Amino acid sequence: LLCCFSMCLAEVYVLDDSIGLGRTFDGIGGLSGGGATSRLLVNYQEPYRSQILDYLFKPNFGASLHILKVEIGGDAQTTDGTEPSHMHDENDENFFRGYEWWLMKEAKKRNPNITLIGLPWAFPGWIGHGTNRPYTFPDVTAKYVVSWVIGAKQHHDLDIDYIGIWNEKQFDAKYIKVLRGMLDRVGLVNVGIIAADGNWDISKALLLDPYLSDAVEVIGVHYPGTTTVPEALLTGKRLWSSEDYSTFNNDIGAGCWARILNQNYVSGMMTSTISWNLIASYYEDLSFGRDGLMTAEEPWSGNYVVEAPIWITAHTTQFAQPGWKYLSTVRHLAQGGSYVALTDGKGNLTVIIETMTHNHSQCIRPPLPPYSVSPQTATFQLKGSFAALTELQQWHSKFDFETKKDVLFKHTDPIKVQDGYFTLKLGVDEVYTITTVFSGQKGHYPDPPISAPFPKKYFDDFDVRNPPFSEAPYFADQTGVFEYFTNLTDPGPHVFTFRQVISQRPVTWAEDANQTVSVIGDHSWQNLTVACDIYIETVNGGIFLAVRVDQGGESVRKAMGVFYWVFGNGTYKVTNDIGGQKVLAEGLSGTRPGVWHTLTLTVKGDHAFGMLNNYPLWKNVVVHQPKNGWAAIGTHSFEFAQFDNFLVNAD
Ligand code: 147
Repeated sequence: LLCCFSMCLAEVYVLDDSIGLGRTFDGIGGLSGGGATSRLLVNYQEPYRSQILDYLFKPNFGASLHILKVEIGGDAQTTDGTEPSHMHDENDENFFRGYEWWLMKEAKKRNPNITLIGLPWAFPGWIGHGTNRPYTFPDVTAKYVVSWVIGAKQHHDLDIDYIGIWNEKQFDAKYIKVLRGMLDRVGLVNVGIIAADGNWDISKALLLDPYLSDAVEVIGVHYPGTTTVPEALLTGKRLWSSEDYSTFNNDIGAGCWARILNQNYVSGMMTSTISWNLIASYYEDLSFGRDGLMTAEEPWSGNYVVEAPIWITAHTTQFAQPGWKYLSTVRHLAQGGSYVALTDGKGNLTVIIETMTHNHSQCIRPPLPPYSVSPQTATFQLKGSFAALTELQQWHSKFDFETKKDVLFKHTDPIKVQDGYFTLKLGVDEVYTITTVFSGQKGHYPDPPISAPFPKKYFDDFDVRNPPFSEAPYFADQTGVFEYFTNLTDPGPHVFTFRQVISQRPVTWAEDANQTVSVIGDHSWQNLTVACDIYIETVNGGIFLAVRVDQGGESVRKAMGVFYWVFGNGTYKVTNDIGGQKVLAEGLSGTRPGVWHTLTLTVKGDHAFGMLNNYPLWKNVVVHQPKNGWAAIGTHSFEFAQFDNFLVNAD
């Protein structure tokens, strides 16, 4: 950088493939799950659901993602809900639960080259053999995970590319080797193992144990803050930020995403970055509301929002593909910001520049050390295969935090290259893609329907003979798993029901409640009546119907609300908490297992009353807190139970 009398001449950045290339780019991805982050997406009507999927996966349209990583459901709470396992019990196998299979197929439909990754957060209880860890019998756990990979192919024709270990928990070297061995024996030699979806510590283990190193294909770390460690580089392994972002998807979130997409490579040599999460499709009042690349949290209205991070993603994904290589000359810019440059080795060149300022690009974690960015002029010199280029395509985004008028992924005038040089005037909080690739497009659909709250009157009789998904619409399981059920021996009205099916505490990732619970509706609901037919299946069982349930996700154990319980032993209880400790009323109900009963719960202002089989059972129970929350159904413990004719009537 040449400076004379406080005037600086433009820094020259060299784009040259003749001096050796950098690492191979492995792609940009999104993470569905960890947990239940796509829960509401499946309930969108067409054409909106397909439009959303196009914005995520369709090449040359929107985010055009290269990677889809999904949770391997473990029947337990994993941030915004539970996702069902393909093996609730040791002898159970079912590859049609939940929505991750469907999502992977929709992604493949749009981009047959998309990379698929599976990672468990939690495991069904039987995997633990009495512990809360999956490593007691490594071969049992390996069999469980490998059967998920096999089932993906057998039932959905999905080829899984990578498998992880145990999200953000301890890895176990023995288990990793056993898993590798089992994959190889069944012919899944092309399925790579990513380890260990936590911090960089796995690197040291790989350096010390060559057999472990052989078993691991990719080092995956979470929220690396764009930097790596010497041990990781020493392993010679590919390094990925296998979970990152997790930031509210406004302009600052988009700034975070733009900065880490570049700098995870520039500073950390990471060749893939995966966003938690893919799409914010869960009730916003659950944990980490709207921490997705876009928002689709209103299936009842059809409203969705293509947020800025989608277009930031497009700046990279539409112009560089997995298998391209980074140039060795990528770096930070002289006045702040960074650029990466990639080539397909066939003459194509893509340069992505970001100038995100500190306060407009902070991610949720880790803390961002201070730095400054100022407007600057950057001159790029094209050498090697790029020396003869005369014109380049240009795409531009700018976040204007003063005027709030953003430019998002705009195709602007091509850049003329003069004698192998081009110069850009860079402002702050900008992203540029400068490329030889012509196929970029800013995809567009007509605006979706306007936003609307969850309907105040809602009813579900669960009478679906061949449901497209195992879950009934809008129910968001927070502990346990609720599935459509066909009761073949029922004499009539309750053949098609909704059933809680987890009968043992899972190997948990978060702190699941001791009760199962599925929430539904509008978190701002205050005064309402809910009713539901219920069927206790176990002798000491119990079921609740609740309103004003104030929290779920990782704090589900602390959920408060108005919980109306009935038990198989002929009693009832009204409590203020899901744990059943804060008793507001209790008495005899005559309820017993194996019989259908109807519960009705009404809360208005500070008062609640309840009916059983349409006769008043208790009344004038005073509730001061909470003031609002979701409706919910659930069970006293991990036990089978059925529900039918769920009804809401809110003021
Ligand atoms: C990650 C999880 O893997 C995701 O399922 C989701 O919960 C995400 C939300 O930000 O966070 O878990 C982390 C939890 C804590 C930290 C990092 C990741 N932490 O404290 O650094």
